[in-house]
Amino acid sequence: PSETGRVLSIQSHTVQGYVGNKSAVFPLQLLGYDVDPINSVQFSNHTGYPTFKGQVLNGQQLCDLIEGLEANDLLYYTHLLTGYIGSVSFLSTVLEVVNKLRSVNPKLIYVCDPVMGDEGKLYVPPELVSVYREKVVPVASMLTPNQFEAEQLTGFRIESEKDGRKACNILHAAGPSKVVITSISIDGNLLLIGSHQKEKGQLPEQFKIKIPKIPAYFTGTGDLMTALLLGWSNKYPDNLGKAAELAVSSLQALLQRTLKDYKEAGHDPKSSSLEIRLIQSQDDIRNPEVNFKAERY
Ligand code: ATP
Ligand code: PLP
Ligand code: PXL
Repeated sequence: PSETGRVLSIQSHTVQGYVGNKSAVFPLQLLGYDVDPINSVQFSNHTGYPTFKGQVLNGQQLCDLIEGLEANDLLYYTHLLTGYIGSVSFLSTVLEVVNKLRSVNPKLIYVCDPVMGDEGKLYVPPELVSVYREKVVPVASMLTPNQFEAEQLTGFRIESEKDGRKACNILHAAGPSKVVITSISIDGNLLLIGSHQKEKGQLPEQFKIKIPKIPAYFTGTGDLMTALLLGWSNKYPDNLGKAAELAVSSLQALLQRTLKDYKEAGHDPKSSSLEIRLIQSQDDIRNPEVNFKAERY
């Protein structure tokens, strides 16, 4: 399928390594999209290293960029993509951007990764949680939380597949027609749960994909996953299961390559967070071999 689009991607930039826009822009371009990145921060490297240096864009500076585009009639986008956002003022400005883009293109698809934390810990200011829950979720078209983020947004613990599906239902009722919980941890393995509510009030179509957990810690995979889900779900708008199969298959091939490269270089993959081998995996992004199947509920 050749369906493409024009994506405004507001995410982090790191000089070295692949998180945020560095892990989202290239794959979307490979899938045929025009991508216009706004760098919400520019850091030397991701924040998991012992130190980092750099600059943070504030809400006013984001407004300036949008006004510059608007003044030249350049605000037509098919998709808005956002990931890690570090402050309430920046997130509030993103909400204004959503409104503005929708006034130019009422069909704008807003794909939101509500990055707040993982494994029981928040890594954003706690005030962001209620802004996501009350203001951002209602305007998102597709939401890609992890287990912890889905719990923060719905207010209940997810301990089973059934809980995961229920969380999706609650999130649909709040706004987005597509929800993908990118991983819930069950019995030491990972489960992706996807849900597409095709009409308001209807029961959503739901599926799961089982993903064996690799004993290593990667950075930037969440950002890559959301970008791939945007790319493929736009090509298969009525088949979120298929889109997720393609996204998971690309990502897992990339993770295996990353692991292999680190091992060959004599590194212990469990000793530190691994930088993903994004460029080396371009064939797996363009033409993934589907090795992970969606199981319909
Ligand atoms: P975010 O915080 O951006 O919302 P996230 O916490 O879901 O994202 P990750 O935990 O990095 O992001 O997971 C994204 C995807 O990456 C998962 O769906 C899974 O396919 C894959 N993944 C990440 N780590 C591993 C791992 N150790 N083993 C297998 N798959 C992994
Ligand atoms: N750790 C820290 C400190 C972060 O700021 C972020 C930001 O998104 C992450 C982890 C998340 O990484 P991922 O998107 O790969 O889950
Ligand atoms: O993927 C998440 C991410 C985004 N932005 C910055 C990060 C990280 C993960 O460490 O450091 C700046």
